[in-house]
Amino acid sequence: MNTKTHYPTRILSVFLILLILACQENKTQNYSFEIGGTRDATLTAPPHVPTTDLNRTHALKQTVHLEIIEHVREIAEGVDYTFWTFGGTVPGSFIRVREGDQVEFHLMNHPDNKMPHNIDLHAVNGPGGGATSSFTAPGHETVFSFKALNPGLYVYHCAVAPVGMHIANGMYGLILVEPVEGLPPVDKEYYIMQGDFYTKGDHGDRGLQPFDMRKAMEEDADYVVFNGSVSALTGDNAITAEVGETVRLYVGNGGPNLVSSFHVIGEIFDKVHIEGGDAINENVQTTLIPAGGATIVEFKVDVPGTFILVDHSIFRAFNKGALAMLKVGGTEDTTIYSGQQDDRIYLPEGGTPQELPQSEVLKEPIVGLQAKIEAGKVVYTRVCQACHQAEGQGIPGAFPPLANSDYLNSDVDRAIAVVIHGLSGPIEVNGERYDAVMPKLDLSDEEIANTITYVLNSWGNSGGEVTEEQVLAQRDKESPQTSSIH
Ligand code: HEC
Ligand SMILES: [Cu+2]
Repeated sequence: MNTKTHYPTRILSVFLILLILACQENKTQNYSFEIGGTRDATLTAPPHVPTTDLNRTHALKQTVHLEIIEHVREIAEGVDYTFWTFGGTVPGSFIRVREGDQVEFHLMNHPDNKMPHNIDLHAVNGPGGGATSSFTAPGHETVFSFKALNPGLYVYHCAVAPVGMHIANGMYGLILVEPVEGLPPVDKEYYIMQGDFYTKGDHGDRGLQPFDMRKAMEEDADYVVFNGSVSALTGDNAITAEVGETVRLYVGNGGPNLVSSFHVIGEIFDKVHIEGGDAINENVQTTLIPAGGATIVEFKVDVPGTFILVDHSIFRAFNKGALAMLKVGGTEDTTIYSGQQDDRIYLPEGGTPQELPQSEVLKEPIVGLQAKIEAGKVVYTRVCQACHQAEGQGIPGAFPPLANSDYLNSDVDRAIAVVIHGLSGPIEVNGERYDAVMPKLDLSDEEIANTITYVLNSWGNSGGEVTEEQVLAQRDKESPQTSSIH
């Protein structure tokens, strides 16, 4: 070895390393956390992710406009569901900001919507993650601002009561607060989010399927899906990459109930940003994503083929829909993998869950006026309060008051019918005209009897007790929206 010839090379490489280190230092050092400009944030629909802008040298004020839309879409072939969405999609639009950015958040609730909504962003340092500042009735727009202090990948979701129902209907998405030095460049980035759904019918029952509160409380999901439907990311909708490319997946779990064992069949995650935070684990097969949590996984694809993304709680994948596809094109490398691949063996099996004989569960009846009032208050808080408000005061122009309501007190049977069947069309309450929609709520006779008993004994109403028989009698009658128009 002739050290003389190597000496300059060595100096040069040391110099180069120092230069690289200096540049990296500079990237953060020269970055100003003073707000140096304003722009509208670019939002994307899943599975797409807004591009990064690592060249900027200062924090920005970014304005986010997110519109809530309630609409019917397919959850599986031939099965419709009324989704409540942030931006029209499940999951909601992807938001990408940078550590240090100021975010001015505009939440718009479309006038055709029936429900009030808000937003809790896990990226926010503040009460309710923004929820306490963003309660938005249909036809309204609310605004609040926050500073993106902590880098990471965060879930956002609606937090209006009943919170579980709003989340179960699809009200969640992801916000990335990119670290100031940026994430390393990759070839492909995608946005995927798991969610569990609860329908009146069984998995696969056709037609428009209403939300089932009881199954949701029992965590007995009919559908577990990526990106809002069984086939959102399969077949022609699969995400794609080419051999040799690096792929980064931003994966969230909206829940409301289930924890995801996220796995890509035939791939190993080179890196996992555990729970969307700073810690990076390497060479991971399956990573846990809590409900209301997220993770960033990165891997290089080495061979072509169809790679199946699943929740490795595997009945969910093959029987409930938690299955997506990554199609990789390019030339084979038989030293890494040789053998036949066949998409068909991975197709969802579908199928109806087997019925097991159920024994009747007898529950304690609620007796006595005070017990009914207390039970009714629980239902009121869970179901009615979101619209009619905590003290029954309502919201002018949108939700009529139940406090001291002449409409309620003058005809209790009519009020029972309103809760059973829902109500639309013009009514007058305490001299004010309302022309909105109260949805059908799918409560049991007992729940309705208790809730109206609670309302009658609160906020200056006339008192009294409603029985289950009284509710049952209204079930068979036609809805008050047709009978009350004179
Ligand atoms: C999604 C919002 C929403 C929820 C939840 C809701 N309501 Fe209503 N409710 C309305 C609207 C809107 C109207 C008026 C409908 C119209 O204009 O025709 C109304 C009307 C009423 C009325 C008649 C008018 C009055 O003020 O007396 C009663 C009684 C009533 N609701 C009771 C309830 C009870 C009890 C619950 C819970 C079990 C409930 N509502 C849940 C939106 C809601
Ligand atoms: Cu909501």
